[in-house]
Amino acid sequence: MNDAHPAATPRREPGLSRRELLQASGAGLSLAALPAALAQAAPAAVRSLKASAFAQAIRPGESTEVWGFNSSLPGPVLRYRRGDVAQIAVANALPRNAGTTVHWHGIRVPNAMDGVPQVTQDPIAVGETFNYEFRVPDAGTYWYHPHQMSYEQVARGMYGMLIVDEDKPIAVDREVLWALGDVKLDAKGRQVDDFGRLQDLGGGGRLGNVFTLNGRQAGRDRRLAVRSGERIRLRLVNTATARIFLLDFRGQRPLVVAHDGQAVEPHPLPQGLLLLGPGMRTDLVLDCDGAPGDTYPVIDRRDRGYQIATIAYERKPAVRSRALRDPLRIEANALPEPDPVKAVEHFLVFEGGLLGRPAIGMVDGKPLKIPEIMRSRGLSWTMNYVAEHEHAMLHTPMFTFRQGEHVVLKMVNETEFEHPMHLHGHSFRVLRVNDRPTRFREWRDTVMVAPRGSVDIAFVADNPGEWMFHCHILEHAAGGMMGTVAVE
Ligand SMILES: [Cu+2]
Repeated sequence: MNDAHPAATPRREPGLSRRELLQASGAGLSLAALPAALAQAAPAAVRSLKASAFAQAIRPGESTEVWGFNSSLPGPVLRYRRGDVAQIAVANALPRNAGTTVHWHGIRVPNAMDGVPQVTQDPIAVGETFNYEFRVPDAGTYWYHPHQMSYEQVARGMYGMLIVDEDKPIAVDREVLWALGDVKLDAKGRQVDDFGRLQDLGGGGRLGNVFTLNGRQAGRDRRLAVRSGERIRLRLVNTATARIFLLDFRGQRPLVVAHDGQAVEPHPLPQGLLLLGPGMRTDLVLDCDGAPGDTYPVIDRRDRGYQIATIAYERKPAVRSRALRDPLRIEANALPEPDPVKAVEHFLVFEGGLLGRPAIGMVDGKPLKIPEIMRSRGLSWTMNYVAEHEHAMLHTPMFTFRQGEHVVLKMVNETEFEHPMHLHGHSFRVLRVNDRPTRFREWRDTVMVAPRGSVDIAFVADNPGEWMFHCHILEHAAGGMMGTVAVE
């Protein structure tokens, strides 16, 4: 199991119920044959994160400076039970006098704990510590990362996973955590320091040239060793600033059980592919029905079919003779259900970028063509025709909702680029994509809006405060696709 995240060890033994242990032993599985992860002691709860620069071997035999938490890339896995109070002291020991914050992506935190500089807190200066404290109301797969200069700080390696266990997790033999991403290395294996270029802000974002899986180079040699008959819960997060993954588990049939931490009716991958844009998470359940010795590739179809990992069946007998039939439906979190009938409709149109027809945006109340905005302001995008600097919309929210208001937000993408749009402080139902109703009306906190496409979402604006609503291609966010909505 050399590809499990080092901290993927479940704190308890999620899913390995007494009943299943009995089942397993009935099928000839002895405790000694259990994956090592389950035999380990529970790790101590992480209560502090220290942001600093350190060396990391992303490719074998090389070393580069990265930025990260607790000298680990990815940062430590933070793991809680639903309802726990997370207390995390974030200390800043970054170089270059870089201020930072930590945003707990997807967690419905109180506004003051949301980690957005200028909006919810001052940046944490070098040498300072900020104490985050919040209840984790929902189970699921989340992650944390800075919101300050995020197109640079996340790209440098500042991210980690945050897992909240269900009260009664679904029965699986073990969990595997994959933080996917990319990094841009030069010929000597050093991270390229070219953050914030205009062509990245106004184009497809800054793409790395090396895929990463849990902080090291992804590839066919990253083998996930499995046993025939095993049931694995694979928690995936895309930590890249711009890269969109389209994963093909060729020959295997994983089921989707959650998006962005929220349960969804278990179903096969649509067209056999998993779209995972920046910031998005998906939980898959993989019933390992291959034979001992089999190997299956995991391929990213977006990038010339790059193989990011290999699922490798150990040459050992199956762990059980019959596949598990335990239900895979994750218990749902208690999210407020939006009623589209009584909702107030709002529209949000995206324009700009380096391709497509000329667009006009408002800067300081004056209309300007996008190329002029790029030249004078370094901004490339507008939301509802306004171009703003990162976090600058602080006192001019795009929308103001009454607390408890039911909202339908219709996003229309008039650009030639994809935009994974992320709302803070809330999860939303995805009602329609390109005017077609979604099959599962899934909950998400980050949703992909296709070029020239549209997405309608609905939620109850029940969390008071001023919340970011932005593109999670972090270069786009820095290039103007960063606004707020207020709930008061
Ligand atoms: Cu975008």
